[in-house]
Amino acid sequence: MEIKYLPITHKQNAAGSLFAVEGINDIPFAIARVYYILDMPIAARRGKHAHIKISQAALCIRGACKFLLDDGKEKAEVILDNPSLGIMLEPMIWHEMYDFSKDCIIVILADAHYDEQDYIRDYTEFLHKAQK
Ligand code: T46
Repeated sequence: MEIKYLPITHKQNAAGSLFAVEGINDIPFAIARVYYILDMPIAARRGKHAHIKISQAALCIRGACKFLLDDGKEKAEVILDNPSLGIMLEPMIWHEMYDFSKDCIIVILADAHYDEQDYIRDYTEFLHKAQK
């Protein structure tokens, strides 16, 4: 399956690093929500769902983690370990996050506000809907 990578503008100077993400220009949607995930135990596994309509962009701005992406036909594993390169989490992609480094910080940009009704949290239900 095709992974959509998102190159992020990075400006570095002697005073540090700045990364900028613009909705529409750098990611293919207007940003309605930002959330970040941190302090994950190394053995934790998060995600384990797909979204019905919501599109998201995932960035690992510190440390490293793995994403499993599954469209119902194919699975791919992506290592995110660079704040300059994110990935798209498109609708109807089952995703799981795991193998978190101790310092891992994930930032997610979403095109809609939080809506629990947009989640498919049952893998059998996901496969049924994805294969329609
Ligand atoms: C996703 C992956 C990448 C809120 O109240 N507001 C929010 O905007 C979000 C994202 C979550 N929540 C609540 C819902 C749960 O009670 O925060 C709690 C933890 O959420 P969840 O267990 O879904 O977290 P993850 O890390 O498994 O999944 C999250 C996002 O929920 C999800 O949309 O795609 O990150």
